[in-house]
Amino acid sequence: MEWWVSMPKIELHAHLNGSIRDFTLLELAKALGDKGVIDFSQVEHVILKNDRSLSEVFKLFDLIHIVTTDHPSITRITKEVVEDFASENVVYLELRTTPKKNDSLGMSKRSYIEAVLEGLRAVSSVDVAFIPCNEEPRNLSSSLLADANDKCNGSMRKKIFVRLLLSIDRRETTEAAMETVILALEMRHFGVVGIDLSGNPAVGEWITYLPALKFAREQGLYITLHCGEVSNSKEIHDMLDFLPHRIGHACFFEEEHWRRLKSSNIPVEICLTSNIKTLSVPTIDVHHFVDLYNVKHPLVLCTDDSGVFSTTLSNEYKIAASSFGLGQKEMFELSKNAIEFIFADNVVKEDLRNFFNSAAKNLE
Ligand code: 6MZ
Repeated sequence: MEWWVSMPKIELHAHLNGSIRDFTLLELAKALGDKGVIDFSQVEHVILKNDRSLSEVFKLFDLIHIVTTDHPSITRITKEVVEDFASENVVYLELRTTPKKNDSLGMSKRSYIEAVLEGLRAVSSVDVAFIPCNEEPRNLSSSLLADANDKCNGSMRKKIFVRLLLSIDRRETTEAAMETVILALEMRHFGVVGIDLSGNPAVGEWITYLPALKFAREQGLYITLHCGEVSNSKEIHDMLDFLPHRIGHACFFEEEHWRRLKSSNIPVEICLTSNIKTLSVPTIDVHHFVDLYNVKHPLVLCTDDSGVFSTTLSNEYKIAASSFGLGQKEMFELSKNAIEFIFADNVVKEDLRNFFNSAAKNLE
């Protein structure tokens, strides 16, 4: 197995509906085509198309949502997405998704998230630890370490920690955003740790989501924002003023934004393939990863939408290593450093540190 696959990794920026296997998406679309809900011949090539601009990506999401948004489909894609990340040695996954309401399917934002939780419970190929430690009678601490020991002894049962972020879509109103935050608070016992602001960056205004984001933070939820995915200097400043716990992308930052970002030390979720495919960054050699890495700014490599952009987290590590001349040891350190930016509690962090330290011995 190549080192970028076998190396333990941490995924902090993965959208559920962007991470669906092509096969599953086609199968679900075909079933809807057979029922006459959609014209399969019209959507097949859209699903399989590889290179898309940012605006085309959001059109694809509207199609994906038609195809996936019933409870059994949400449960299925959640199960498969977790299995896929675990199969490439992701040991901690923060999965984000936008809770959806669909009256005709009897779906509420809460029942949508319950279907996601059902998907986590349905995973059979690995042990999924998603209930926070203080909520569970069985102490999950050191489960990964035990796993590392098991591997040494030859008996192998993989484990993955999963935590959920609920996304606010930029098309939503203040009230809808608040509803998502309240749901996140109610679902904390089930591993919901934070809120993400995402969706088409050409749509909506920062001021709309601010009350819900403020409330979320006051209540102890973690916040990550899609920030600077398009050129919008004022919004980037407003977002940096808010001091989120992490940001994603940071493609259209200007000098003053960089200065403020660096002085605030906000970790950045870097999605190389996504940025290149959507032309948010012209070529990999001018990607801001290089500057942030060189100044030791906190950053983490992520996939964004592994299905939509046909990538994997291992592939993102491989691309970074080959594009920026980094070796296996440096990539391991990069992966390990992400522990400090996860939104799970200290027990999970300590468990991950121990696990990475044991894995490091295999590198020497
Ligand atoms: C902004 C994105 C995104 O929530 O239905 N999403 N938002 N920028 C991106 N970069 C390309 N990729 C995905 O997953 C799909 C939703 O995630 C957001 C969009 O709101 C998209 O509809 P969920 O599981």
